[in-house]
Amino acid sequence: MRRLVSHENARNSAIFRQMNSNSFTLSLGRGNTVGFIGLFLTLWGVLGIGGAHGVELVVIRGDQPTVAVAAAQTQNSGLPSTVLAQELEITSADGIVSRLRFDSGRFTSFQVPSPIAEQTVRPDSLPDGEVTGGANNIFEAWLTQPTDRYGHGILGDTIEAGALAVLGEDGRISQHVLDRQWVFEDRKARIADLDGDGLDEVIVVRTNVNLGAALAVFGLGRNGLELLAETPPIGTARRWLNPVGVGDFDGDGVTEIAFVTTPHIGGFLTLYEYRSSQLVFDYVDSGYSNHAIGTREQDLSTVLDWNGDGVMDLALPSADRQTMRIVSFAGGTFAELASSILPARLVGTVTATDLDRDGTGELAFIVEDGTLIWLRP
Ligand SMILES: [Ca+2]
Ligand SMILES: [Ca+2]
Ligand SMILES: [Ca+2]
Ligand SMILES: [Ca+2]
Repeated sequence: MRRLVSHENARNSAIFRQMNSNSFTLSLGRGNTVGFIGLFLTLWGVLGIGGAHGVELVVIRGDQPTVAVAAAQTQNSGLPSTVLAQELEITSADGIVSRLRFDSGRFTSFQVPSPIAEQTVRPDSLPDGEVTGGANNIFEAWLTQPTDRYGHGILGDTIEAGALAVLGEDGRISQHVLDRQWVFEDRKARIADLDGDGLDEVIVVRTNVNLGAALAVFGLGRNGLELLAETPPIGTARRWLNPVGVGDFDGDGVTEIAFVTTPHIGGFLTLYEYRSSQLVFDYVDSGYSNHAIGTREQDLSTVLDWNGDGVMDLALPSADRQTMRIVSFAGGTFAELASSILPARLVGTVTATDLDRDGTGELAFIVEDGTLIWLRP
């Protein structure tokens, strides 16, 4: 059963033409408000198109709320992929997994038998932890030795990790075990060669039970898995930070790590550069959040080159998670490249896409009412 819905306040120049039950064309319009005109289709439909500040916002909705969206091909380093997704894998509330494409102005969705990405499992991993994979001297990293010694519970439970484990290219597992003053307040360790020396670094949130969270970088050295660098802790117990991603965000040739400090009480987007095995403060800007308190979802932000200038940009929600902001530090100067008010609060993983295959990035994510949002410049 299909029905056309409209909203009396709709301001929308989109024209929809249904092709069949799960394929349709549309001409994309630009407006200043989120539109509410569109089609409910049996599988997926475009509910509205709108935008603000140079952003085109497309609301895509199926019969069932969307509960997860991911790049159809994912890398598993724990970091947002620099490869832009050209298809999305979408999971609906009734467990149906489908893929969404956008070709020549037309969305197409098709069902797939099961999710494509297979998650590596380590029996000693945190119960809700993720195993990530590296491309150089570290093959896998995961958090282990669950502990309840820090009763913060910011990530869905009060179980945090007491140790970090990695599988090296030599097949040996190395662990870094924290003493009782510390926990890893994280669900995964992110792997990247930050300084381009061919050896992987491991990025993880390490929390001091009295001084709060810090961003830590580990590496495999002669003495095993060791702490290479760390930001100062926030300074107070039960204060946390959540990573955004890594990239050369100012274009000076040195990689920065971006994270949001205190995302639940007025968050600060903070960038430290990794130079000579030191984390050196670079930039900060206020008014962001990339985590909803008490949830396991840590990927409410991502990195991508939004404006196509060759310098990576950052996409992350405002402090109330009702606005998506895309910001740049290119040339060492902060700029908000775009922003868009969302029809509901951001709740799901933010995926960088090139669904329209024009060579530059867009964003896809789900909001609280279970609709899929696609944002493009
Ligand atoms: Ca390195
Ligand atoms: Ca840089
Ligand atoms: Ca850019
Ligand atoms: Ca694109």
